[in-house]
Amino acid sequence: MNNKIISVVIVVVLIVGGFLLFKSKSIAPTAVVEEKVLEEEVQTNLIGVKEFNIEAVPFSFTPTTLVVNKGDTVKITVKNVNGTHDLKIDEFGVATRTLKVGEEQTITFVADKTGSFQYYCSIGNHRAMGMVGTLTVR
Ligand SMILES: [Cu+2]
Repeated sequence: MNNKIISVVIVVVLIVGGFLLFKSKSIAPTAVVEEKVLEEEVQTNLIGVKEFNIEAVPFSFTPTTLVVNKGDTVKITVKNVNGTHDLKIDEFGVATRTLKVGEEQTITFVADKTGSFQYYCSIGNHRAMGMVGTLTVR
């Protein structure tokens, strides 16, 4: 009698387990497809305003890479967390003023040409110390 009950329990566990396994496998590919569609929409349809926050410390920016589409209006807010810094992008003729600790400034420009452009801190030797990043316009 006990063996019968145990057998039934095992069968039920196997069926439920198999169903859950099948369910999780069938959900996963759909989620990936949706994610890809979303990514493509972001890449192709949302040309507009792209906003970024960059933190500055000695001697680095975070993040070090920004990606936008040609034609985007780019708004970069530079927050100086530690030290004295600025941020410049020569090719677009934009720069913050010299920022003291705790100060921040937003620069805005239109990314009207494609390519990879360096943003850097022009204070002292900070650029040479690696205080740079890359803006990619595609
Ligand atoms: Cu600096």
